Amino acid sequence: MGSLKQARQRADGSSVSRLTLVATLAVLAVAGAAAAVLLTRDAASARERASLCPRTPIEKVRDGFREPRELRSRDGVLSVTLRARPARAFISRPGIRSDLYDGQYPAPTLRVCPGDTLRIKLVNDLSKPTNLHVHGMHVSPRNPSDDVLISIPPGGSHQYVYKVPRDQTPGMYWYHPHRHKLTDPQVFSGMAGALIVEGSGYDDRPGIAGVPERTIVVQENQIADGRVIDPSKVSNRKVRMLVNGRLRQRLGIAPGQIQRWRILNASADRFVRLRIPGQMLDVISEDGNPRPAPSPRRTVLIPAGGRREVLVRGGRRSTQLQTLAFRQPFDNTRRQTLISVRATGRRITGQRMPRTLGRLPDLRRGRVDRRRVIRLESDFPRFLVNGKTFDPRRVDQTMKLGALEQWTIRNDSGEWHSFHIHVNPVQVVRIGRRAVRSVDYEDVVAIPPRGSVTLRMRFTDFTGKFVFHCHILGHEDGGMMSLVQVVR
Ligand SMILES: [Cu+2]
Repeated sequence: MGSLKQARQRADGSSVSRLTLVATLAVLAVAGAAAAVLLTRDAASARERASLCPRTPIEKVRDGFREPRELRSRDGVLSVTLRARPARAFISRPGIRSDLYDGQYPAPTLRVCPGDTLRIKLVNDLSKPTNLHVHGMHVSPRNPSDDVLISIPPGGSHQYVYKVPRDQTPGMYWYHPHRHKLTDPQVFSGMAGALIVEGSGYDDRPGIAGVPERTIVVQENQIADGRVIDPSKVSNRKVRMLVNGRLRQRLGIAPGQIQRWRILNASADRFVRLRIPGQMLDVISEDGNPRPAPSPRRTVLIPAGGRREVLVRGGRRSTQLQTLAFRQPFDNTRRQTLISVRATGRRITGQRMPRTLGRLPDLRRGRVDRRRVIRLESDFPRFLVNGKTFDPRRVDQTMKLGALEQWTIRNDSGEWHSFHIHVNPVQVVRIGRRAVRSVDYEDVVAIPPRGSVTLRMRFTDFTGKFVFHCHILGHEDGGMMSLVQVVR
């Protein structure tokens, strides 16, 4: 029972969801019984693998609301080819030119389960180099997995292989290019897609199972002369926030009905602050990490690159999903309607919100092995981490595998930044001087102007080099990124 011990160690150590762990233990018990009746190892492992997908399939709402195309794993594998190329697509209107994956804006949604293998062959038919990052995934940072330091030249291709760990927390992740100095224009052009991990123990729990789902990909966009512009030329007056490539789409919800909306802010540089006037949004998951319980909020801030899953209950009247004005010195966003929400159909009664959701390990109780302070500064056009711009040859921080660390991220500038680190999720423990009361995991953490946020993380499973950076991608390309290394 080596894997059981390993599962326990991981649970003590880290990023494992207890819910996922409970499922794993049940599966191991099944595997043990199977061995007793002399089933082959392969049969037992096939059963283990199958059981990590939700027992009840996730249902989509089908009412004409346009969502990205979906590709789903089968028998534990999802194999796709993504071709990055200039194309024409429907981007708020038909026939708009941009650099896209497979000519799609946004790119296809990929759906996998914990334990699956995700194989992506990236073909570069652009005139500039590119590469790929699976944002938020707890996977190896080494080639052919999530190595963002490689560069695929024009005309080249690369085969990525990501082993989705059995303890990957089910939720919404995403993929996008991560080639330093080109990340902002390539993501702005629309090269971004959702990556959804469906998992038993979360998607099939009471209050979530059977709740119909929608995928909502928000992208900032501006068009001139029939093509998506370069983000350096963006105008705060002309920029529009699109949902699944459309302006102000309509969707329907019956009075009393609960729908689950998975929202990805795939904007290159803009935060969104969402609200439905007169209604609450019940946040159930942040950046793929379940909340301990649904958190009802009037407004939901999603930094660029962040994801929120919300449960929405239909009201009696038609309304809107809006993004509110957001002040930033260069990227000032005006209030806009993202989606028209229509009250349709008969009243539905008896649907209940779930009481509890996920239990992630609470790192506030652990003993901290090391403390660090990370300073973010703007010195346009340069953006700095601890006084330096990114250099892929210079390791700035070295962490030990398994260590629990506390990082205080200090924003020494007058604009918002965000903090995103690859490979491991982070627990937000303090915002300024205020302690966070609940177990709050994120992977893109908004850092207010002149403010600070304190995080805890445990570096589990993977050694190697990877990065942390501001997810306002103009800042990242301007140097606000830093190379870290996990060693034994
Ligand atoms: Cu920034």
